[in-house]
Amino acid sequence: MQRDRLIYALLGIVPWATAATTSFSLPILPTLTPGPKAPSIPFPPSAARDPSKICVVDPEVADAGPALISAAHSCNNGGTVVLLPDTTYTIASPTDLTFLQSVDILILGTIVFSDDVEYWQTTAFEYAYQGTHLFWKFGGTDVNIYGLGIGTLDGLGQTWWTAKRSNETVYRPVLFGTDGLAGGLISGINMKNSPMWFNVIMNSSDVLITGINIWNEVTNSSSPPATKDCVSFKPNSTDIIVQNLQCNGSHGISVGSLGQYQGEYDIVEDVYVYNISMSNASDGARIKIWPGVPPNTTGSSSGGGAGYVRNVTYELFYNTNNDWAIELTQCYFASSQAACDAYPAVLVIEDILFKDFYGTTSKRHDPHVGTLVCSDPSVCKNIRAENIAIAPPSAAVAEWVCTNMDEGLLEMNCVAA
Ligand SMILES: *[C@@H]1O[C@H](CO)[C@@H](O)[C@H](O)[C@H]1NC(C)=O
Ligand SMILES: *[C@@H]1O[C@H](CO)[C@@H](O)[C@H](O)[C@H]1NC(C)=O
Ligand SMILES: *[C@@H]1O[C@H](CO)[C@@H](O)[C@H](O)[C@H]1NC(C)=O
Ligand SMILES: *[C@@H]1O[C@H](CO)[C@@H](O)[C@H](O)[C@H]1NC(C)=O
Ligand SMILES: *[C@@H]1O[C@H](CO)[C@@H](O)[C@H](O)[C@H]1NC(C)=O
Ligand SMILES: *[C@@H]1O[C@H](CO)[C@@H](O)[C@H](O)[C@H]1NC(C)=O
Ligand SMILES: *[C@@H]1O[C@H](CO)[C@@H](O)[C@H](O)[C@H]1NC(C)=O
Ligand SMILES: *[C@@H]1O[C@H](CO)[C@@H](O)[C@H](O)[C@H]1NC(C)=O
Ligand SMILES: CC(=O)N[C@H]1CO[C@H](CO)[C@@H](O)[C@@H]1O
Repeated sequence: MQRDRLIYALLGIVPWATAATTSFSLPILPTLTPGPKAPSIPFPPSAARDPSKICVVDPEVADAGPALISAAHSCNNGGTVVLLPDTTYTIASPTDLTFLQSVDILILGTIVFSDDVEYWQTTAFEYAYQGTHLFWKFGGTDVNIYGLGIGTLDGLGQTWWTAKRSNETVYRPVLFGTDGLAGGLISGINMKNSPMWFNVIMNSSDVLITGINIWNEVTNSSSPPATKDCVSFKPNSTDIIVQNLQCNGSHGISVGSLGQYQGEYDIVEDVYVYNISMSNASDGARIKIWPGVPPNTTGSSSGGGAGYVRNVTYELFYNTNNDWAIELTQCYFASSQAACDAYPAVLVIEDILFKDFYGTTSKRHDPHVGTLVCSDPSVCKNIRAENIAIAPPSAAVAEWVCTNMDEGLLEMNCVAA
């Protein structure tokens, strides 16, 4: 296929002709850079790609998983994997893409994940860490994923939300996940109907996530979505930039929860979240850390984990109808504030900035619009808020529930719990 025709197809002007896809030139890919702030350590450069090394994922296969893996093997080390526009691919088996090395992936069609709930119970990639399950996982070095605003991931969430209603213990996979991704770009992708969280970033560093659009389509009003986080940073994720993202519904952009497991050491560091439009969510920006546990406790999975969350900035955040615009807690699932004060978190939070927050919360906690809870000042340092213009839907003055905070650093109207 000629490049011009591909570009027209991208624009939706020329309907896509399926089979005749053996040869075409790649569209010009946008140069995407983090902004306005650069990462603390510059991202490692992405190696040049060979424009003639193109691996089209066969649109005819019943299960695109093996076809995608095979295309990625063929195009690894300098090529580009293409999922064609105007094409629906179905991934129907666990797809391990953690071997990637200097490869681009163009998702220009729609990837649907089979909704065989029973099948995925035993086959999805499973992580002991918070029972996370994945249909597919990305890892490796220097991996750029482009959706160019048209590529779409569809988790067929409704089936899963209904299944969850009838069986509380059903595992539901996360729509997109990285595990061990060192250097990469995730861009221009529409993500809809996730069974569970939309994105989970684990064991990853030097990743730019930009231009992602997230929403759910509800077809059964008796089984509303229970999709949790829009983007969630899990252990050992550093130097991550998330920008220009729109999310409708969810639990917000979340660091954690972390510190759940005694004996583990979890790190989230140098995360910059910029220009987010969040609507209809339980939270806009969120950081959740488990408290400590009483001495002589062993093997706790309800707090006491060590590590730190350091240098996380949320800047330019538009809120519409979120229950809390900001929720920071170091007493996640504590039985009471007194219990949390008695056994403060082991995992330290420091150098956090919330800046340029706009919009209106939902009426859920009106006139309260956010909550910030530390367990002890010694493990919760330099938490700042600047230029926060958040209003509750009533005409009341916005109130922030602040507990154990250094209120001098918060440009907010703090009130006691
Ligand atoms: C904090 O992270 C931001 C964004 O990644 C970076 O620009 C800045 O240099 C980091 N600050 C420190 C002190 O490392
Ligand atoms: C809609 O959801 C309800 C409640 O979960 C469930 O009983 C029903 O079977 C669902 N309907 C369809 C068509 O899936
Ligand atoms: C609920 O889901 C779990 C996990 O898949 C499964 O082990 C269990 O048998 C299911 N229970 C029912 C009643 O279907
Ligand atoms: C991170 O990497 C470790 C070591 O390779 C692995 O055991 C773990 O499952 C990965 N993911 C998470 C969430 O810890
Ligand atoms: C995270 O990094 C720390 C420090 O490098 C290490 O001790 C820990 O095992 C890592 N955790 C995971 C889940 O990889
Ligand atoms: C914010 O992101 C939106 C896309 O969600 C984009 O249209 C807009 O230009 C971005 N604004 C800034 C200031 O970067
Ligand atoms: C946002 O989500 C709500 C609830 O799921 C839905 O009713 C609404 O149509 C969505 N809006 C957009 C623009 O996707
Ligand atoms: C929020 O949800 C309502 C319906 O619940 C919907 O009308 C609205 O479009 C959603 N807002 C956005 C920005 O998607
Ligand atoms: C029964 C037991 O192991 N008690 C120990 C609990 O922890 C304190 C302080 O760490 C020790 O002094 C006790 O001996």
